[in-house]
Amino acid sequence: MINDKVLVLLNDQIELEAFSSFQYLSMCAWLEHQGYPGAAQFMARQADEEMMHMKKIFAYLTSAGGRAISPAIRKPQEEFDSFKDAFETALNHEKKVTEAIHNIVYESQNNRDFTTFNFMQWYVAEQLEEENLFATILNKIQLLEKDNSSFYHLDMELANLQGQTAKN
Ligand code: OFO
Repeated sequence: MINDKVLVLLNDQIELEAFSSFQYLSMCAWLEHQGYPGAAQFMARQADEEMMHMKKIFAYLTSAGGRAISPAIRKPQEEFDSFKDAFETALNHEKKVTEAIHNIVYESQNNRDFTTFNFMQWYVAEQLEEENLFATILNKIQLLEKDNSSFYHLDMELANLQGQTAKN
C-alpha cells in the first residue's frame, strides 16, 4: 500500500506534470507565433512527454490501490522575452520538477514505501536527461547569440531533437 503522505505527494506530482505539459504547449504556441516552427515542434513533443509522465503516475496509483486525482491546471506563462528566455524558463521549471521528484523519493524511503521508491527511479533518470537536454540547447543559444542568422539553423535542428525516452 502507498504511504498516506506519499500518496498526497504523488497527486501533487500529477498536477505538476500536467502543468508542465500545458507550460510547454504555451511555449509551443509562442515560438510558432514568433516564427520558429522547429522549436515549436520540439516544445509540442515535450508537452506530449509530460502528459505521458502524468498518466504514468496516475496508472501507478491506481494499480497500487491509491486514489489518483485528476487535477485542476494552473494557467501557464504565456509571454516570453525572447527565444532564449523560453528555454531558460523551461530549464528552471525542470529544476523545480526535479526537486519535487527527489522529495517524493526521500519521503517514500523515510516512510518505508519502497514500492513507490522503486517506481520513482524512472523519474529520477528522466529528470537528469531533461535537465541535460534543456541545458545543451541553452549552451547552443549562448554560442549563437552573437549571430542572429544562426537561430534559423538552431530552429531547424530542434525540429528533430528529442530526449531518449521519446525515442523508445
Ligand atoms: Fe519534465 O517533468 Fe516530467 O517528470
